[in-house]
Amino acid sequence: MGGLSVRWAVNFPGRQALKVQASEVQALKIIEEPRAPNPRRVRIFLAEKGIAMAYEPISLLKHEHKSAEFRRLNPFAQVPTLVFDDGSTLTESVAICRYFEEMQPEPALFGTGARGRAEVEMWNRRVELGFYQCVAHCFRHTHPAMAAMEQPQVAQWGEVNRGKALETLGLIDDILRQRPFIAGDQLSIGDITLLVSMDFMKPAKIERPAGIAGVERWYNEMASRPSAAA
Ligand SMILES: N[C@@H](CCC(=O)N[C@@H](CS)C(=O)NCC(=O)O)C(=O)O
Repeated sequence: MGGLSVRWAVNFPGRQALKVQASEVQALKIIEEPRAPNPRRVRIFLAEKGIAMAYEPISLLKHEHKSAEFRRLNPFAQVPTLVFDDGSTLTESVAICRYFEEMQPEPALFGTGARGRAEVEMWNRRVELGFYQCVAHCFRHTHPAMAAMEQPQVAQWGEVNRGKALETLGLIDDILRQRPFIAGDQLSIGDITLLVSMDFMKPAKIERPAGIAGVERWYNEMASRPSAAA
């Protein structure tokens, strides 16, 4: 696997290492592919929290995630994979973000209060399942670079998902015309999932439609946050 890097020390000078109880097993590093959307989700989340983390890049295109060494850490062969200092691992972007939310609750990115947390859960799921997944299917089933990784690659399924992604984007636009962030007045993991999905439209070759003023206003604000560079 590739070498370690701690990029945030340069990009985010105020960033602090996470303080943990002496009894806690510490998060050691995140193995990731710098260009892939799910790892970026976690990087943006940590940037918003101001948490420093070490990153170890691997190449998906070179199929490094399929190696026996990496599968021992994550049998599902996916990134991001969080590795603790006792060698145990945690995977799934949202689970990783949740772990850091518990470790450092402020700023709250999973909502506050019973209703607020449920709203964030609802919106993050809607964005992830109804939008991100469709963009991802479109990319994986239509892009030539994905032919080896996505087997079978079914172009028609990719095209179906292009339409579904745009349908959901219309619903999201209605919401973002009414309020600053996807789940209400505060930034949440739902916005991070949405930003990553919007940027994923480019490699998926899904053209952003005209007439989505709510999404465009929100996108410009999100893209200008320092965390977007993560
Ligand atoms: N549900 C997982 C998805 C992880 C995932 O699909 N990661 C992609 C990169 S964005 C990956 O590792 N793909 C490798 C493959 O499909 O072989 C999460 O949220 O972390």
